[in-house]
Amino acid sequence: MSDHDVIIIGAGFAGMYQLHRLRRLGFDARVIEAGDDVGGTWYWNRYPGARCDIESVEYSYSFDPELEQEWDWSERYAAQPELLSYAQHVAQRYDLRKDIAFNTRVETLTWDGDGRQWTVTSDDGTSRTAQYVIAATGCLSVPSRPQFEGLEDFAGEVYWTSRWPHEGVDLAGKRVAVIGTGSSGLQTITAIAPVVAELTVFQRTPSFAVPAHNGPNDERLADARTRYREIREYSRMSRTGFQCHSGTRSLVETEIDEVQREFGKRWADGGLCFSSAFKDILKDMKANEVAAEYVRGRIREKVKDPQLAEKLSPRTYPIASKRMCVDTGYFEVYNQDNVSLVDINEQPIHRITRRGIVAGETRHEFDVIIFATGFDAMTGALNAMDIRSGDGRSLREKWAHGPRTYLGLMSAGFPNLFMITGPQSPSVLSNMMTSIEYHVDWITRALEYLREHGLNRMEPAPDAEDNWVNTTNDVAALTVMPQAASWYMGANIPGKQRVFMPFAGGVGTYKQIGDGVAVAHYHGFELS
Ligand code: NA7
Repeated sequence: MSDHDVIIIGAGFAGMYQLHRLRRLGFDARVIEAGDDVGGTWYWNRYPGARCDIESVEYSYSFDPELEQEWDWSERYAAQPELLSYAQHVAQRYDLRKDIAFNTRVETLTWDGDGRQWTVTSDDGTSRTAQYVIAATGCLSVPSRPQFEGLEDFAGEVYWTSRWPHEGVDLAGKRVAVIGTGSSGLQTITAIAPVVAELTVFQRTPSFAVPAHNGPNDERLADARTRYREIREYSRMSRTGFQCHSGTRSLVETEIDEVQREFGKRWADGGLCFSSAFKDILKDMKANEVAAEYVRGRIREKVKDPQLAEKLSPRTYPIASKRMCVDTGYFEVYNQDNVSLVDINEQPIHRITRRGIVAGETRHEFDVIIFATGFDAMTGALNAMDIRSGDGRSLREKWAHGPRTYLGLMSAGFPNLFMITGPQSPSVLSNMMTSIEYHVDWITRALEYLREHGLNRMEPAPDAEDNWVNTTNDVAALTVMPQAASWYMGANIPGKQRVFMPFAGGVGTYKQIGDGVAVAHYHGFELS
C-alpha cells in the first residue's frame, strides 16, 4: 500500500492545478515543493521588471468560470507580483496548501516494479511512496550559472535574476553590470536603468524584441469577461495557445507594401503574434530575413547612435528561432547617458576581480553584478533528480543524447511517471497556461481511465516513443528553428546534447494528436 495515490513535484501553476483536479476526483495527492510558497516561476523570478510576455487574460486558468470573473488583471501584461498574488489567491480559494509540503526538494525517484510504486526521497530526509508521480517541475526552473573566473573575489553584491532575493535589494545610485540579454536581462535592464548611477550591459547575442504596448487592462478585461469561453476555445486550437491569427499567406508571394502593412499592424498591436504574420517566416530563410530586417529597422528608429543600434540588432540567427522578447522601452534605454553596452564578442570577459569585470582591455568597476544568464531548459529540472527505473537505469542516462518521450508526457521504461509540459510537447513554444491545462486534463483523464478499468500501470511502448521522437525532429526540421544556438536546442549549457526539444507543430495540432491517443484507449501506451 502506497502512502499516496499520486505525488506531484512542484507547486507552480501546473502542480497547483493538477492537485486540484485529482483531489476533486477522490485521489489522494500530495505536492512536494522546494520553495516556501506556491507560484513556481513567479515565486523565484522576482527581479525588477519581471513580467509575463503573454497577455494576462490568456495567461490565467480557464478551469473555473467563477475564478475568471472574480480576478482583476490590472495590466495587459501582468507583472510578477500580480502573478504571484494570483497563484496565492488560487491556493487559498481551493484550499491547496494543506496538501503541499513546502521547503522540500525531491532528490530521488525509484520505481519498485514488484510493489508497483515510486519511492520519492527529499532533502528533508523523508521518503514517501506513491503509485503515480507527476513532475510539474517547470521548463525554465533550473538556473544556468556559467563559470566566470574570479567571481568569488568580487567585493560587491551579486544577483541572479532567476533567484532574486525576496527583499533588501536597493540598486539606487549604484554602478551595476548586467550579463545576459534574453528576456530576463531585457526586463531587468529596462526597469533599473532609471534608478542606477551607471548601467553596463554585457551582451553576447542581441535579442529580437517586439513592443508590449503594456498598459491598464480595463477594456480588455471587460471584453474578455463577456467571452472567456470563446477565447479559451480559440487558444486551445491555435498554433500558439493564445489569441493570435496565424497568417495563411506566404510572405515571399506577397507584395512588399502589403508585407510592411501587415508587420506595421502587428507591431502596433504589440506582442509575440508578430512572428506569426506570414506562414513562411519560420520556414523560409528569405521570408525570415524580411521579418528580421523589419525589426532591425525599428531598432534603428529607437536607438539614436547608429553604431549602437547595429550592435543591438541580431544578425547571427533567424528571427523567432530563439524565444523573442516582448519589451517595454528596452532599446530606448541606450539613449540614456548612464547606460553603455559591451559586446563581449569584441571585448570578451576575461575575469571578474574584486572591483569589477575585465573585458577586452578595459577594467570596469561595479558595485553590483546581475547575472541574467538563463536556465537549463526543459530537461534541467527532470535531470536534476535521480530518477531510476526498476532495473536501475536512470532517466539521465537514457536522455544523455537528448530527451526521449512519447508526447512529452511519459518516457518508456519509467512507468507511472508523468511530466507536465515535458520535452517534445509544445510547452515553451506556446502560452504555458494553455499547455499546462491541457496536460493536466490529459493526465487526469488517464488516471481516471486506469482506475475505472482496474489497471495500475502505464508507460509508452518503445516504438511509439521512437516514432514521436522522430516526429518531433521531423517537424523541427521543417522550420528554421534548429539553426540557432538556442536554449530550445540545449546550446546554452556546455556539454548538453544539441537537439531541438519542443514540439514545433503547434498547440492545436498537438491537442488533436493527444486527444486521438486518449480516445483510442491510449494507443501507443502499454497499460496493465
Ligand atoms: P535566456 O533567454 O536564456 O537569456 C540568457 C542570456 O544570457 C542570453 O543573452 C545569453 O546569451 C546570455 N548568456 C548566457 N551565458 C552567458 C555567458 N557565459 N556569458 C555571457 N552571456 C551569457 O534566459 P532568460 O532568463 O532571459 O529568459 C528565459 C525565458 O524566460 C524567456 O525566453 C521567456 O520565455 C521567459 P546567448 O544568447 O546564449 O549568447
